[in-house]
Amino acid sequence: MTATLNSALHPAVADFVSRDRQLLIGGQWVDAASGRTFATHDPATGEVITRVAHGEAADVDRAVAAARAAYEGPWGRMKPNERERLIWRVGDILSERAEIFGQLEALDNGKSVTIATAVDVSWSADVWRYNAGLATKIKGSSITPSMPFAGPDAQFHAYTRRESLGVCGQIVPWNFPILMATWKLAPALAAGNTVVLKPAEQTPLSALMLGEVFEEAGFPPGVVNIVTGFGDAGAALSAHLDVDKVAFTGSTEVGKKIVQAATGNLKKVSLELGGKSPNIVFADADIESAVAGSVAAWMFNHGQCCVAGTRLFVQRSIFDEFTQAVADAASQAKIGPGLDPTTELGPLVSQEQFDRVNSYIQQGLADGARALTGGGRWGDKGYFIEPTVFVDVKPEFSIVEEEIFGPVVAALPFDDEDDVARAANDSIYGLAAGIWTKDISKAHRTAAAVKAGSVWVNQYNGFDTALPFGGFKQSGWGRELGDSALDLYTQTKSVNIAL
Ligand code: TXE
Repeated sequence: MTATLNSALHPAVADFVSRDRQLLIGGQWVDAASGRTFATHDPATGEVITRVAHGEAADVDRAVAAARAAYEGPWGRMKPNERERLIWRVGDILSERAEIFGQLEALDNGKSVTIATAVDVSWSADVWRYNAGLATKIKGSSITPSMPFAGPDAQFHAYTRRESLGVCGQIVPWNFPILMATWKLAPALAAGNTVVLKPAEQTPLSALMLGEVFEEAGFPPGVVNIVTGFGDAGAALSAHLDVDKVAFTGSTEVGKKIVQAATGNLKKVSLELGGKSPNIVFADADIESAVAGSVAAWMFNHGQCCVAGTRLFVQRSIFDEFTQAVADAASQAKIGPGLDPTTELGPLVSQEQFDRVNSYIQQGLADGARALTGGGRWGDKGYFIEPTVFVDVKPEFSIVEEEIFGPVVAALPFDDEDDVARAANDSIYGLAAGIWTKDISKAHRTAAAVKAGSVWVNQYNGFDTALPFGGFKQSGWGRELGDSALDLYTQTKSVNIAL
């Protein structure tokens, strides 16, 4: 860590990154069994921030054993209202330390510290508190069975119980590190499970700082274990025979591997995967807000969003004017390091992602697409990409079909509702969609026609803690957020009593 950067950091962040960070297993901070570590980098400069323990299969084994012991022990016996209190406390600590967590997240991920604090950390606090409330609202139902074969006089009373699953493996990506960890941890704990969390190798730090909060909040040791490492650690967790459920957010490619790895003990699987979401602008939309919203749709978090609205469908009569306005607005975004609070567009997370996004842009240009703005690298250090708006694209171009995960959008004209619904649904993905129109009937018809787990009308990124989120088609299995998340972390038992 450079002296200049260090001097700009909050003392708590500077202190946190001044030492190598360890794994959290059974309430203890420990080195990896191999003793190995790996570096995590500042995406704005490529410099090393600090080193973290390089967890592997042996560490996953230790963490799963600790999670099992906690599940069979104190956590399993804890009452729902006690879980509620502890989970709520995590939310409060995050709120109290939003500035610290936000800065650490911006440093490790590259996103704007302003966004990291106001969105990633503050929303995480909200998700912890929402799920705290759910801990005491897990309900079964009471049923009067008919049991016709038992004879006319036999009587029964039956009920269902929603029970926890046991030990959950949770594998999260780098685009919203603390938020993705929160979406998974909070409902799993609310439902009474224990967890082994594997953060992404690019951004392990905020999860490790969150790990310190659990002890402080009063969680028994082993309820949350954190193993930092690479894909092999995630694979070991997915295949582990003593893990009852694996939850994953990441690429569709790895999601398929997780499904295969889970077959050993048929553990439950939930997946939140890639997207190539359509953002549909009808000519009758409020153009000013549609332009601003359509820029945010693919530029928020530097395009590193599974829901990014990267296929911009614009009705033909306004296509040229609208796409030019989007390009003009995008080109005015202030680009810079995440730690600068005025930054709007930070660097991509890693050299690998930078290379990947750059190669998509080059492929788009080679295919014959025209960049209204952008089309290359910004600056000469760090992983910055210019916001790029492509027109003159064909549906079969890779920039139209594949998830790019950078600030790049492909714009396509359409003629009418049927035409755009067909084109929007021409994708292996089905995560989200945006619709811009002043015609309420058209909005509802189009919302019903698009195959996507979330549809946002006259806005984009319309997330809420209470709204279920997840994908159609190859964008995933299951719904996180809201009380739907409890479905991912509980199982139903029927109890039938002969009276
Ligand atoms: O993802 P990976 P990567 C998409 C996006 C991006 C692409 C590649 O298009 O460009 O994926 O990013 C762990 N078993 N998304 O390579 O590999 C890994 O260590 C178990 C969309 O970073 O899917 C990390 O913790 N786990 C996305 C996590 O999986 C494995 C967010 C995600 O990494 C594993 C991120 C394995 N075999 C990328 N291999 C979204 N849906 O938001 C890797 N991992």
